[in-house]
Amino acid sequence: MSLQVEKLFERLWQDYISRTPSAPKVHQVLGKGHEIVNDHVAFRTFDIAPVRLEALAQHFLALGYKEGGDYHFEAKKLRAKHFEHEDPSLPKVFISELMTEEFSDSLQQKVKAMVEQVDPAIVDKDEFLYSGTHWSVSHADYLELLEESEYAAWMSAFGFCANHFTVSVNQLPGYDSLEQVNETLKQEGFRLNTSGGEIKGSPEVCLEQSSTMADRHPVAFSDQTVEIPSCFYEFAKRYKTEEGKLYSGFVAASADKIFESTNAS
Ligand code: OOG
Ligand code: NI
Repeated sequence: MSLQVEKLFERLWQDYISRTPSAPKVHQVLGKGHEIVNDHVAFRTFDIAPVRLEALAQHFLALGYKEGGDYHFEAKKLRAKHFEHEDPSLPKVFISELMTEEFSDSLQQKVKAMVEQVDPAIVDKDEFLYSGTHWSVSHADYLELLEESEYAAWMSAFGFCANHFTVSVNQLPGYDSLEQVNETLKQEGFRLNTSGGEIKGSPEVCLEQSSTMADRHPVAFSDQTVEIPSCFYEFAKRYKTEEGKLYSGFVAASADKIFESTNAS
């Protein structure tokens, strides 16, 4: 693993755990001192220049990642792509973006006003990927966005950062199934996302996924500080396809439910 990639994921991790205190606890509980291998890391953004999905992807393409599948989420008005590296020790990267033009004028105006405050010159710097917000919204604006799109509201509060890391259950010593992982987490008091069932996907689609519900973290809005759902941890078990290789893509129907891990309830 090259030093540059390693450093980037380490910085993303440090930033992520600053608003996701349950993430290092997940490592303690599941890893018991062993190193945890991550299946993927996920990012969110808006489909507006200079912060489009492709702009975030450029960071990973420059590090040797290749484009994998693309995914569409009609109800949530999102699209996504995944990227993978030939070095199997490196996590895959899942990047989604909100299709802003499909929303109300009011939402579009709010999002444009946020994105206009991003200095285009910093988008291609490594730090951009964990730079958070470049704007300040009121709690009322957050709530208005929340009515139309939980994703838009989440972006207004947290901006650019790793939305989640994902334990690779295939590479987790002591666990044969995702059920076992989920049972351990529940015993330790973690709250799992039950939308679409605790386990999304199946061996038939070559991918099973589960996730915690996001931690709650205080966000300083322009007018007040409020605790809202921040980031979560995901768990993935991959199965071999007919060609005999572990499936490396994502499953849109499952991903659709994973997005809901940042919902309030
Ligand atoms: C991404 C949700 C989808 C997956 O692994 O299918 C996903 C998000 O919540 O930003 O991570
Ligand atoms: Ni994920």
